[in-house]
Amino acid sequence: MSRIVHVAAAQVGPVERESPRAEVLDRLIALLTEGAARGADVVVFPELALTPFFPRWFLEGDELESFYEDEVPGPSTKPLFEEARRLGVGVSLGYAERDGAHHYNTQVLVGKDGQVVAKYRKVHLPGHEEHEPWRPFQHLERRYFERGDGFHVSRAFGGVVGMAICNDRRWPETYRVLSLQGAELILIGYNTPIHYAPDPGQDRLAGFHNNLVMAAGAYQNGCWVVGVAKAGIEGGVPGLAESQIIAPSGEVVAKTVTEGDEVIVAACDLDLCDNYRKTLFDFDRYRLPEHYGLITSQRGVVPPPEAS
Ligand code: ING
Repeated sequence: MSRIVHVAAAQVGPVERESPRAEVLDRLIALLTEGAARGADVVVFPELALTPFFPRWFLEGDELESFYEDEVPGPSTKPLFEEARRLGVGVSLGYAERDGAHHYNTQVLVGKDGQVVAKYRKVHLPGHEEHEPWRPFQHLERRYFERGDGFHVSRAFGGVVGMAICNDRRWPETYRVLSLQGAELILIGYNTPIHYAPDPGQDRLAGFHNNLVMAAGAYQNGCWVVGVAKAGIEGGVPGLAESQIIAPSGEVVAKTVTEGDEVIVAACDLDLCDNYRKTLFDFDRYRLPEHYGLITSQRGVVPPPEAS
């Protein structure tokens, strides 16, 4: 009997600075309802789904603090999680977390019963720490968030589920660390500006790189990968859409075709993971950590020969 999890990726279009929270929740509930109507067991929302991607601005004091949530699920997101429980659907939601004096870029996983299954705090924080006026927009995640404590998996929806957030998906270690723990389904929300100020030459490759890293991660670790965008022009900054659900083969089984609020759904057969995990990528049989010396923190970098 196949272990099939019906997963909905709920892509969210722009959330503006002045978007009232109630309006955002109404949009998320509409996406949740559509996912449930299309048979989803779990609906996955993007990174920082409740707010604009505020690290694009240099903010301080009350306005910065206004973007964080002290408790999710909690009073500010009650309508969303109450509806999810009523519909009997799980939810993965990205939001800015305040934990006392600490701040994290967080994704929470809530089961069909409304109980929190797991909370993941983003590990790979891209961008910069100080205001850099030369940039057309900022990327101040390293100023606004602390790093999380690592990647973990949980039993949920009949399988083993892990989470990652945005820049995490670009690092192969993310998928490997999760798959070494048995992850069969990895849920990833993202906010990805098309323009990359440190090297604008990469802009034209934003969509290619997005698929490249997630498809490779799925295939090389024999797991399902779900990437969900906050998309469209938000705060004047074009954000990559192209949310997609990727099988352990690396094939895209569902992909959004708009840059707004859009739901895609796939029947993820978790037993397909073994087609790769018990053959080509049988870690116990073929993977040789003892021969990967440099996998530790050493950086045995050999510089290129001096230009002659
Ligand atoms: N965003 C981006 C990401 O890794 C980025 C940062 C933008 C990297 C453009 C490369 C190019 O998708 C977040 N939030 O990590």
